[in-house]
Amino acid sequence: MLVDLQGPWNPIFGRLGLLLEVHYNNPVLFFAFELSVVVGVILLFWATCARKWGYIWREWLTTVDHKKIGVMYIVVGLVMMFRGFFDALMIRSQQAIAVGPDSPGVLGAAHGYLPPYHFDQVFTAHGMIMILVAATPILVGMMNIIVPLQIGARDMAYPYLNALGLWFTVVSAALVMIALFIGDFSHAGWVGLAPLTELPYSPGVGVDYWIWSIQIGSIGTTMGAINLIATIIKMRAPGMTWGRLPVFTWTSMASNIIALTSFPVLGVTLALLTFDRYLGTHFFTVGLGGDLMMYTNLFWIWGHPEVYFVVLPAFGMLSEIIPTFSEKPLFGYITMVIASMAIAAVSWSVWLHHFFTMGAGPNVNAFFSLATMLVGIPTGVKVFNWAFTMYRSRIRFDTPMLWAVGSMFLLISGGLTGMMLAVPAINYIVHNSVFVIAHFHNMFLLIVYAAFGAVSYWFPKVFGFKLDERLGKRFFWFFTAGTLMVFIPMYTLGFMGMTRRLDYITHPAWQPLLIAEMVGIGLYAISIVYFVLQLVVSIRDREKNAVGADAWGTSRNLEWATHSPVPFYNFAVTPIVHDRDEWAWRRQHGLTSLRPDHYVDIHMPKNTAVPLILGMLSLAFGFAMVWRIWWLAAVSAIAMLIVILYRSFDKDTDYIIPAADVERMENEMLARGNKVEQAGGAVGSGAYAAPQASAKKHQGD
Ligand code: HEM
Ligand SMILES: [Cu+2]
Repeated sequence: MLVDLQGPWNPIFGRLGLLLEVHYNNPVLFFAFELSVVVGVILLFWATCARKWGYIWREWLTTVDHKKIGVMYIVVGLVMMFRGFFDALMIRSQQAIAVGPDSPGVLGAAHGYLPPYHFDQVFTAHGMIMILVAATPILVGMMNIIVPLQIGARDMAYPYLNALGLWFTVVSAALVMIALFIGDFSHAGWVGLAPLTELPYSPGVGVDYWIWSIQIGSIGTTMGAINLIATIIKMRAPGMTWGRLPVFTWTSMASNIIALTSFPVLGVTLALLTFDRYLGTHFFTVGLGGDLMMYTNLFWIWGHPEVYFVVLPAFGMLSEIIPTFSEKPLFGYITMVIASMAIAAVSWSVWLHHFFTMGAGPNVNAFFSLATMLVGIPTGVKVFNWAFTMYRSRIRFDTPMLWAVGSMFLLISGGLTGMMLAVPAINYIVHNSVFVIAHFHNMFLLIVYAAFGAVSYWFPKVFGFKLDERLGKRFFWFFTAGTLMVFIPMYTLGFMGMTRRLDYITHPAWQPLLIAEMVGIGLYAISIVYFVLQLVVSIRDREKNAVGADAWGTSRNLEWATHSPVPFYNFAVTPIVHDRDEWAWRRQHGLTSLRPDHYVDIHMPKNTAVPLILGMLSLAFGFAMVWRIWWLAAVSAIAMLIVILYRSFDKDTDYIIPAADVERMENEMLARGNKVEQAGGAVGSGAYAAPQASAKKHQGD
């Protein structure tokens, strides 16, 4: 052992002796534990009774199908978003009740019900979960499902790597969840404030959970980025030139270039911190020449591009949804593409705006202030393009469109408050206040809106039936009411001087606004109920809500040129692309038949359990490192190496579907599609979108 640890350690159990110090009588923990156990047992029971294990193993756990991997990413993201929401609920309720010196305290807290140390863990977990294991997986999942379909590919460039990325993300989420019950989590904010994260100031295992969870997850994200970039470059169907690439695919490209260039910085930063905590180096402590500002710089060199990593795919989603429901091509395709790349480029050079107030000097602050404001230009271009797309169009407010328009409003308001923050003089006043929190939630919510819009937009493509519109709209309106009720008071409180991360509110004047925020959280909770109801009802009515290939009737891109649900081989024959809005072009030219003139053999990757096994081994490794159980870490690391070596000698990783089989499967799907179309389900409310009308407006290539 190179560092002096406080507390127990032994060669077999590592630091697990620390568990004796955790307070398990806390009802909050108890509730979370019960909820997880009950849900877990119900799921296991259902899977066993319904004899689903074989199916789950074959169809999901060992799959390399990009669509299923994408669905699993999104499910993990949504579940973790629910967890993160619970944390938010706790933060808001604590702040609403812990006001003034006379407010009572329970469960060991002086005020409210969360003692400071627990409160700090809650907001750290909330932030880290929402960004890294909720928003990121949902967006990556969406890119996974849609990008190969939009470019006419059979799968990703590296299907096996894709599955590996998924399982690393799952491990990241699993480690955070394990931290909830076994030991504790970091209390240093999602940014891992140095030197608070150093061993002397955080002697427990909380920071280690935070480190390993992010480290493993970010390896997964980096692999995913390599995969998506390679896919977009190499797997495009004939005719899919760069100038015809759908905008969602373009933004995915921009976003993954950011990921590939910034996540390694995070990895290195965390590795240096790991060395400090495990080996006793001093990278980020002032003693022995280290520098804690170095941590802050490195963190934000990843952290700022990361926010664009998540926002760019959201822009791409809006660029798909808005034209579909405006029944018009996207305005300004070229500028949209340039704007995406420009945002990616500028995002690199603005990290210092996260610490204007740390004494950087006027020249440096001025430079970064200007650089930050530059981001507003391409972002503005995008907003105008969407607005011009809607201008004089036939807008239909189906749920995806509602979310998209809501998202645009959030982008405008959040962008403007970002501009305010980018002025150092203003930043000195509101830095570290809840105004900043309101700003970035404004931004993240625009992503959430776009993602919910995208989920309802592409759901019929993936599952073959639409989500219930009526409940979807209620979900949207309650969610929006919640957004307004929480974040308008939060901006106001920021101006009133409320700093972030308070577990106790000294100022009774703030209480009414804090209670308003609490009401907002209640509205969010109601919206979640509608979301779940929407899923249940839609699955129940799936026959009635079934759709044909083009679920909305006015969709524009290649992903709508195959069956819904998409067969595992995506396209019966590789499509040839003629136009920027290929499906719209085909609709105009009456080429919407999905029956090719002949079928050919299809080359597909085989399922494999290796990514799952590697994932589980990395979970064991992460857990062992957190608790410093060296033997287990060594065993799981060596096992991983062996599995990787074994897999690299495996030559039997693909297979051929004979043309005759393709034809048989296609005929079944065509029959189903015809049935749906005759029942009138094929083209929903967009059936009146006469091809001539879009022909007139069509801008061509
Ligand atoms: C027009 C674009 C934007 C501008 C001008 C902008 C500006 C800023 C500035 C100057 C800060 C530092 C505030 C302070 O700490 O005092 C900040 C913080 C932040 N912004 Fe933005 N921002 C923009 C877009 C975004 C986007 C797209 C996201 C996320 C998707 C985002 C998320 C955040 C987060 C998470 C923080 C706070 C991090 C922390 O300290 O914990 N921003 N923004
Ligand atoms: Cu930033």
